[in-house]
Amino acid sequence: TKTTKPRVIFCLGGPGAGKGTQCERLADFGYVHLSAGDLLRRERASGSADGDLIESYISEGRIVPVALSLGLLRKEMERLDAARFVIDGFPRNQDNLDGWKDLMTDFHVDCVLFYEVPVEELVKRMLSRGETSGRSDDTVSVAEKRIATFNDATMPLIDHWERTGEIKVIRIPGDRDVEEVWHLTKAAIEPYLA
Ligand code: UP5
Ligand code: MG
Repeated sequence: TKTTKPRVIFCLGGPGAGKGTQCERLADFGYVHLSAGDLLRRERASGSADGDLIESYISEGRIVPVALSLGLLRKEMERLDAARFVIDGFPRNQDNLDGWKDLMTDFHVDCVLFYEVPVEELVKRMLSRGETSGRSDDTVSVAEKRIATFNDATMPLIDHWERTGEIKVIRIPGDRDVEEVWHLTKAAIEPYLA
């Protein structure tokens, strides 16, 4: 699509699906990587007035109100002023998507990369990362809640886009090794590089 607006790729998938791992590498192709979860964790750590609110959602695997997540994303996008962004872990529910459609008309969304990984593998990855990540949500009980939230709130967006064609969804098997998934990721974004 010809557009002068900055371009965005959304990256979604269950918790631990490998969104961050793959999105980081897209820097090789000029994409600035923004993880909504990382922005929320950074905001919480900064001593912001919203810190306790953010913690109350993350610790339950729930999705924060869109004003907060989109506010942080928007601020970073304006500060970085890039031509291409890959947004990792947003939008996660209908509220997020409605907020995006209302407030982000000055960005063009090219596609959604959707990493598919079986639940057992997601849990395994979250718990093994939990040994070193320091992430308070990498525990058995929160991992289960994050997966439930993903199934209840995020999957319906994927289904909706696939049904309507409103945004192209590219499904990528995320349960292969990192290099193989990267190979598939590069092939998926190739059409948007021109
Ligand atoms: N790993 C990666 N790829 C692998 C592969 N192919 N094979 C084997 N291992 C692989 O990877 C996870 C782990 O798996 C790592 O140890 C990695 O080495 C390994 P990672 O790339 O980190 O996966 P990712 O999908 O990024 O997992 P993450 O845990 O970050 O996903 P979540 O969606 O759970 O986390 P996020 O940070 O996006 O959100 C956290 C919380 O913030 C949410 O639960 C929610 O409460 C809140 N939130 C909002 O409320 N709103 C938002 O908009 C965003 C977040
Ligand atoms: Mg991540």
